[in-house]
Amino acid sequence: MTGLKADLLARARAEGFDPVGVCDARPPESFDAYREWVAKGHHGTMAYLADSVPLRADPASLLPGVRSILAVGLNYHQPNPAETGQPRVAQYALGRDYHKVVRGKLRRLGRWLDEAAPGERWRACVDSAPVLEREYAQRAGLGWFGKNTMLIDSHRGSWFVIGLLLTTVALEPDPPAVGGCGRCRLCVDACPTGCIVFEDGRWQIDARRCVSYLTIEHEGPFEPGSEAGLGGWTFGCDVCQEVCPFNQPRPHQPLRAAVTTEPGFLERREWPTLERLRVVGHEEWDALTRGSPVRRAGLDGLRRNAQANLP
Ligand code: B12
Ligand code: SF4
Ligand code: SF4
Repeated sequence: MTGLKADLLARARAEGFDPVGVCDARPPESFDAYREWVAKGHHGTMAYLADSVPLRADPASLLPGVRSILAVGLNYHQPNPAETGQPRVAQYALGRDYHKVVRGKLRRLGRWLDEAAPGERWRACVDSAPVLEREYAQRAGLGWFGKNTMLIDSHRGSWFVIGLLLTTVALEPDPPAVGGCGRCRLCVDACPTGCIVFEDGRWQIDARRCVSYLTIEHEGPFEPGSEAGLGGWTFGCDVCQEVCPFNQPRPHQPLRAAVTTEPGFLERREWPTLERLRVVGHEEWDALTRGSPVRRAGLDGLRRNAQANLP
């Protein structure tokens, strides 16, 4: 391993990222699959996914001259028992917004690269940039694709968010991750809306029916009667990860279902009851959601979700 790559990976780990890996920046093999997914309308009303199709064909559209990609994972797992009358929020959204946490860490790595490799360029991407993050993370060895479409690390499971640092520096790639679900289909059967579908020879999410989409991205009222299908979730959904065998603790695998040590993620928000959230005012909503992923649902969306979970 070159000294620069070894130092970069060591610094990434020191930031708390694990797993970490490097891949080349050639265009994604799954671009056609992505285009077809959008063409079928599986993205629902997430217009940004359709608008950015051409950009996703090549990461060079985000960073001209990109040669390598550092892919990082950040564990967000923490206990999250359901409490009667309280909003049920997906684990990734319990504390500080991961976009801010991961971007801050990636930028620190980028600034270090500025010193270590003068004249080279980089760009930090976390979720919102038009790049097929899971494919690059798989290529860099972080995990393989589960039937629930999550990237799964055989040792750690899937409770990690992904970040990418695109760079013009040429770094030696790591081997891609290999693995698979075998005959398991626990997530497919447990999904409250049956939106994990096998189409065109691969497992996909029809986002229009995914509780995560409905409670975070969907605007306007729910279809009448669809409340029952939310499975009790007020923001996001973790069912297809909760049931996954790769996310269950194992005595001889300390990384499996390990609780996050990221301070920002452990700063859990205190939410008012569903009754109160249903009628929360703008000022209170603003204070409650500042710096939290839950803000994305908006005031009306959060009220709607709370209402839908009341008897
Ligand atoms: C749009 C989106 C959503 C949508 C659609 C989800 C989906 N599965 O497509 C909605 C709102 C429903 C959603 C929900 C969630 N999301 Co989301 N989401 C995204 C986003 C922005 C784009 C995903 C995308 O391109 N979807 C389109 C489909 C077609 O892509 P895909 O499922 O990733 O499949 C591609 C690859 O898997 C690949 N592929 C599949 N099999 C194979 C095989 C081979 C050999 C190859 C080469 C490629 C390949 O081909 C596909 C096409 O490119 C990414 C961030 C990003 N920029 O990539 C985060 C991201 C996928 N989401 C994430 C998370 C955490 C979630 C939730 C867990 C949040 C929650 N608790 O509510 C749920 C999980 C739902 C689920 N089972 O997927 C994480 C996933 C981390 C991980 N370990 O996998 C990401 C990567 C964000 C991040 N930076 O961490 N999400
Ligand atoms: S997040 Fe929930 S609704 Fe979406 S695929 Fe997973 S289990 Fe199904
Ligand atoms: S629950 Fe089973 S089928 Fe679903 S992702 Fe995990 S191993 Fe794969």
